[in-house]
Amino acid sequence: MIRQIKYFSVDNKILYNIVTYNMNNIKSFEAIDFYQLDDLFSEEHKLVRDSIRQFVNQEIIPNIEEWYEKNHFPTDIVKKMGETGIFGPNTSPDYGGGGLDNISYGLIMQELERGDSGMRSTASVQSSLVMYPIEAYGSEEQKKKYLPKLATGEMLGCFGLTEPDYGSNPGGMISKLEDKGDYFLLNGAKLWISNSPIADIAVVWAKDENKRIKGIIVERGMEGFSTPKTGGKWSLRSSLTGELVFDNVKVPKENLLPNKDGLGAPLGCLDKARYGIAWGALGVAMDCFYHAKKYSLERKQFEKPIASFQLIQKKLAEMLTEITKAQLVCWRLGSLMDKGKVSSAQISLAKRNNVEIALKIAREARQIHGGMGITSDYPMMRHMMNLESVITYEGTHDIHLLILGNEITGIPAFS
Ligand code: TGC
Ligand code: FAD
Repeated sequence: MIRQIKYFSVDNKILYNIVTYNMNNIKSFEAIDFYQLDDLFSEEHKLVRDSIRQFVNQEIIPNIEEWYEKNHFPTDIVKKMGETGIFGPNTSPDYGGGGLDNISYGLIMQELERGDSGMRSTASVQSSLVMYPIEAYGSEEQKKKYLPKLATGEMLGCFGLTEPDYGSNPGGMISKLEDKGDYFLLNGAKLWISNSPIADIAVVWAKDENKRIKGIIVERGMEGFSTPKTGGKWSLRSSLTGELVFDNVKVPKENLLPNKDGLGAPLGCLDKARYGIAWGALGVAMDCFYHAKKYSLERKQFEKPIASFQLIQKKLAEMLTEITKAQLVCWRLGSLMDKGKVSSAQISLAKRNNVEIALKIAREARQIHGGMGITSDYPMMRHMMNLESVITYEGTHDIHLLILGNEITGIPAFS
């Protein structure tokens, strides 16, 4: 394999380390673009998308089925993602980020999740749930200390909001942060935390003495802080998930995120991550459609390609329709976000819709593959299992429905 690093530039700005490869033996992928969305993307968007597509074709697709079967997270992928510019694409270049817009961010998530939802999870936690709150709510010292290392993948972060008894209702959390004068004393536990078993830092949400939710950066190695791994997962098997346990952890005062508190602070990060998931789910749907179309044209039954049967064509036509609608939703959402005009409810609609259609498309694509569809020769079963997490995390499918119900009626039906 030939590997070389090239630097591409647009408007004299160095954009990305584009890694070019000998493409022999790399499975091809043909993206659908039925409504010619490429016309709406800038050269920068296409350059970013194509570079990540290449990264995924080279680094993820050839290995992912084995990692998945072995329930393995390849830790070296973190450095590779950092080198490729996958972490902090929206973060300011002053702190080592890419300085790119939200559509570029979305396209990165689309391509990564086409490879695997767990790989996208690693990246969206790092960018939206760790780098974003440090940049948006952190002090200058925190930004300088953590963001450049997070951008290169020298450091990996995680985000601790969910607790054993407070998942959909994070406002009820009981993790406690007490001001002890020289330091904060942190007690409590977080569950279902992506990246936690190997994360160098955790952005943790806990309540102070006044029951106000605050964000604080906890570093691996602090006494009383542990990160046990969660086993037995049938979903996201190549992403690490675990707990965060705080047993009288003394956290330095300067680790508190000073510039925002209250439940709106973590929920603001979730908006960024949910937006990325809407694009990511689209990547899964596109991958499943690609395989379904290819297989149906190659596979013969009754002496004809199965693609010639009306029932198969119905499935493919419906997949294409839903993917095209979801692409338009993502593009418009990204444009609104870039103009600072997006609402949380608009993001909920996109996350909810796109994950649902991706799950349905994965299931239909699996059926088109008949028995072969259940094997690891094809990605559909893995995508389906992954999407069972994606439809649950970052707000369950029904929580997003209730967010939309609240938006329509003005009446919250959460409790
Ligand atoms: P509510 O009273 O509605 O709101 C409390 C405060 O928050 C503000 N707010 C938001 N701010 C920014 N963005 C949003 N999306 C916001 N939604 C609400 C709101 O304005 C209010 O502010 P203030 O200043 O008035 O206090 O809160 P609630 O307790 O009734 O809850 C509403 C609900 C159910 C929608 C919310 O709790 C929710 O979204 N629950 C779902 C929890 C969730 O999504 N957890 C995700 C954990 S992280 C994760 O899953 C990572 S997976 C990563 C991966 O691997 O990819
Ligand atoms: P619950 O809240 O107990 O919900 C159970 C069921 O009840 C759901 O169907 C839900 O829709 C329904 N329900 C709850 N409330 C209502 C209501 N008011 N009305 C109607 N139905 C309701 N969290 C983090 O903080 N950081 C992470 O990095 C992270 N990574 C994750 C990775 C994985 C693989 C998974 C599976 C989860 C992760 N999570 C993470 C946690 C995730 O956000 C929660 O699982 C999710 O918010 C749901 O919480 P819960 O599992 O406690 O379910």
